[in-house]
Amino acid sequence: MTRLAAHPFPYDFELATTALVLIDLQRDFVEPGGFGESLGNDVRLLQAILPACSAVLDAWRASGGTVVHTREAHRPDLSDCPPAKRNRGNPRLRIGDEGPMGRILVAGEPGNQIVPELAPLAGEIVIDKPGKGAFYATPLHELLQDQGITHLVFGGVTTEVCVQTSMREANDRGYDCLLLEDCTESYFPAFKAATLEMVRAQGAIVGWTATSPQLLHALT
Ligand code: C5J
Repeated sequence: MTRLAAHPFPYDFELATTALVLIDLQRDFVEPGGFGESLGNDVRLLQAILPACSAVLDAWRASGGTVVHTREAHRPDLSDCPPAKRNRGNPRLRIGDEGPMGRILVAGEPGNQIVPELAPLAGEIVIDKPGKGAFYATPLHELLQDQGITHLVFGGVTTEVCVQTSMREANDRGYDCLLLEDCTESYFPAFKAATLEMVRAQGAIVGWTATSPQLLHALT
């Protein structure tokens, strides 16, 4: 059993039954010309977490832990993209439109790939998800159950949208979830801060939070 200094109280986990889940660290959200920027956001805020994410991913891989990567991705025919999602707001480019990195949020396009420094390795789980949550319309729960996973350590973007939604879905499915504070980011710093508070409030009602140095220390 590994004990991690965390909020609101220590987080205990076994490496063999814990997966690192990196949410949507794809070019569409992190690089100029993708979905994030098309919605009017400053993507540089998100780029700042990539070194911390890399350090955690390297350490987790070295420890032999299970790794899950997700991408927000739609089929090329957009049959899994409800019109309500595509038509929402007033973006410069909509889901499925041709952008500087290929079609926005479409599976297989250059912009839909995980950023190179965090690229999945053979054997790691990669989930293409049409929703904000990683469990909606994906085989993630079954894959984790098959491997006996009971605990999930989360990083990724954006904190209050796909990360928080996935954590809440996981919590309802019985996983003990930890969010790495410096491995997640929002286009809106106040939303990130509020999400961290929401997650760990009321005795970890959604889960725990800790920093990546705390996790790296626990893994050594
Ligand atoms: C958003 C995500 N923000 N990955 N997606 O639309 O958080």
